Amino acid sequence: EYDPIKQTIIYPPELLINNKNYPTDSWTNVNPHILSRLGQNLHRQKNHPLYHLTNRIRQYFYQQKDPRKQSPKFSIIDNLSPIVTVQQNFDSICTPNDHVSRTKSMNYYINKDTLFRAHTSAHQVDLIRSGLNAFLCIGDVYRRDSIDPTHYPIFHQCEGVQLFNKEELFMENRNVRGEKDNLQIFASNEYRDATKQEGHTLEAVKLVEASLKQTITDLFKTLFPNAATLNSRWIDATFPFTHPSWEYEIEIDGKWYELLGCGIIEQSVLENSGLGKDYIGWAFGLGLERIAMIMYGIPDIRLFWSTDSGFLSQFQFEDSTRPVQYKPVSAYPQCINDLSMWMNKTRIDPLDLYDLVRSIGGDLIEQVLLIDEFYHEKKDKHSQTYRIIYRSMDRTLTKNEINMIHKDIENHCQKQFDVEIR
Ligand code: FA5
Ligand code: MG
Repeated sequence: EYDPIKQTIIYPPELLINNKNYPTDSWTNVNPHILSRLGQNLHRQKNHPLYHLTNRIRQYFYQQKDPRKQSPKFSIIDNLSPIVTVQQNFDSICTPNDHVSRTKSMNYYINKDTLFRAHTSAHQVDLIRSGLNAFLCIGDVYRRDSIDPTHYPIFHQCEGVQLFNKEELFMENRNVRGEKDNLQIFASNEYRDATKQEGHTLEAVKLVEASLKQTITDLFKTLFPNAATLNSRWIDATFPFTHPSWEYEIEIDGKWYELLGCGIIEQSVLENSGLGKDYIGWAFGLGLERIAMIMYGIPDIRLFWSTDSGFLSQFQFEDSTRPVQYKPVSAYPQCINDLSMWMNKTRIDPLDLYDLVRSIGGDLIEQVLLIDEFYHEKKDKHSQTYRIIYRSMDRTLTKNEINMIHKDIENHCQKQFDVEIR
């Protein structure tokens, strides 16, 4: 329900989600489309492409053995609830209070303290606290984002973390007489600069960085048989919970694709986990759909949610290492409708509009583009025009069907945003 005066969705005082009641408040912005997708766990659905991909990532990490125990080094956790606290998603990993990533316009909040996790990094501190020194954490994550063939409000990430104490980090670094050099992770007079955090020695950081980058490039060598012929690069990045930080990109047909973010874990995150004194570590977070789209040649991110047998049947096999190229069942035609409006008061945040369009049009929406925007002095009004591209993944849509959805979108816009449709 929409309140035309407050221009917001009216929520009941409590929302019942997964058998638990959550009070709503002015932060609440989840929608029925998101709620309807809860609990699907695509990464654990047998024979789903994300299941095959996570199997391959598991296999790669299972092979890495703890040298003393000869048991797998990495624990793998893939069943944590996507409903987390603000503390877990932001505070625990040192995200400043005024950081943009916290805003209502970027996340799905249940209320001011609770949200659908925006990344699997939300579990880092809890998992380290529980005693794990090396783990993967796989799950669905939720973000309000643009709408196009590579963005969907729910996608999947795989977090990786490995911690090292002095012994583990410098194990192989013995001097010529077979003695350990007096290498240290921490030194009190060390400062922060582009290459490292304050308190860390450069030799420790360089070893952790090498381990991180080696782990990731080896992973992609096993995932992509043609990895040797692919161009890849490390881009300097920033995250509140790592420093230094990088993004890893690969080039396909002249286009660069960002596959993951990573870095040396901020020491204050480890301090929050109770391990700040003895350990240093790396973390990465990779986007599973991005990788699966490239590996299997899947052209549109909505296909991961398809229940159509034309899609799913192509992934019905036991051996997840089988190389497969997705064959489009057939491309159904696009249908394009524009939506132009005058705003009576405030300018619409495009992210709010995308959310509304996806809520109503669901997976029939392929893309939404803000194609024109201006402010009219005399009228004292903002104008925006969006191009909405409709296309079904499994059938041809009729003009009539699209017109009805489009009309419905217009009506909801008028109610939610106080606009005049032109
Ligand atoms: C993060 O989410 C960080 N938590 C990653 C990280 C973990 C950094 C640990 C350092 C240490 P980012 O927002 O860039 O970063 O997302 C990580 C990856 O998720 C991206 O590289 C991309 O592959 C994927 N991704 C991001 N947004 C979307 C989206 N809307 N749809 C599909 N995939 C996405
Ligand atoms: Mg990124």
